Amino acid sequence: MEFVDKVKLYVKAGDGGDGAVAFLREKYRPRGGPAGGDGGKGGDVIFVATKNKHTLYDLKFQKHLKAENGRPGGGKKKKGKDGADLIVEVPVGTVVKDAETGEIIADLTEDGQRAVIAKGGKGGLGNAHFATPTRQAPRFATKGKKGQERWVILELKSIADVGLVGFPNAGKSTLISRLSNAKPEIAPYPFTTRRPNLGVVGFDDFYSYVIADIPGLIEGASQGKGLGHEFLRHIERTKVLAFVLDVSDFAQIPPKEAFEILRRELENYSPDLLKKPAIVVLNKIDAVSDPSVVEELKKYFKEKYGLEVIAISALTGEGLKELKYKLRELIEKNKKEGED
Ligand SMILES: Nc1nc2c(ncn2[C@@H]2O[C@H](COP(=O)(O)OP(=O)(O)OP(=O)(O)O)[C@@H](O)[C@H]2O)c(=O)[nH]1
Ligand SMILES: [Mg+2]
Repeated sequence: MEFVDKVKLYVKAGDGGDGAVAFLREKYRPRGGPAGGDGGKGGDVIFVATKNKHTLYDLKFQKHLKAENGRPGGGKKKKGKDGADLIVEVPVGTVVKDAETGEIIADLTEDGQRAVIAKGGKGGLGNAHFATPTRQAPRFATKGKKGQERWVILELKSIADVGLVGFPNAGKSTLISRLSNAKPEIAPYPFTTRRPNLGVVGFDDFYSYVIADIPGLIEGASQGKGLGHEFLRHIERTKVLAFVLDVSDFAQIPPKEAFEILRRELENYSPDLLKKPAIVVLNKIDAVSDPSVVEELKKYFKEKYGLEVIAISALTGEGLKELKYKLRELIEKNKKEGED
């Protein structure tokens, strides 16, 4: 399944129904009083966050979302029926912006949270409303108000429990394909991944977490280079970061330097990113000719940054089980601390 994290949509709430002009016609009262009913209210367009959805994919195909119009009022003061609301389910973590002004309309961070994105028009008033002692037979009613309409942009931000952060070609896609049900493209050249892939990591006790393979980060990303801001926007709300470093003999950038650049880019974008719980993943250990190199790196990252370090080979599978459980532990620990 393709992971869509940004869509533009047109939303239109229902128009209010018109008020009616009508008079009572009774057998012995040829000139009965005004009896035009009010129009019904137009339906709202409402977004509801659900944890059962992880992408904006299906919304890509429904560019126009319209709620029902209110019905006009009738005779005998009969009120028109209200238009039905249009309820649209979006993943938790969806931010809704006005496409023109960029103003944030809603930030749906909780399961079940609702927001009215376009407000239905009020129904018009029937002529029954306008009768006064001096104007007993008003021949007018008001029109229903138009429903609100606008273009909105939906961005999915909170995409995962774990975000894989690394340079292009570090092996992030290979890793997610081994740990989860995701089937990303993998290739021996940089910038293979253009959009984040999400994968669910499952356990025997039915526990699961969501992991995101994010396009490779490069130096200058915080200034918008490469997939720059696109990339950083995604990790903003992941709970845990896993820095994936290529430690093989063929690595294009030495791992220590790679890590420094990654950290700097995150910090330039938003210093808070470095406060997230993190783990260092030394990947491609199957392609290291001198094992002491891996040992030295482990020690280095542990001592210098106080981070947990795990050496793996996404290719052979070595260390993957340990990593899978370590990430679970980190997510859970963080959840508990967040609650205190
Ligand atoms: N030897 C070895 N090669 C690996 C390992 N993990 C990944 N690779 C190879 O490294 C190359 C890049 O892997 P990807 O998983 O596509 O890398 P990526 O980090 O997703 O790269 P981008 O999508 O470009 O950012 C591929 O040729 C993989 O087969 C590993 O543990 N050992
Ligand atoms: Mg990739």
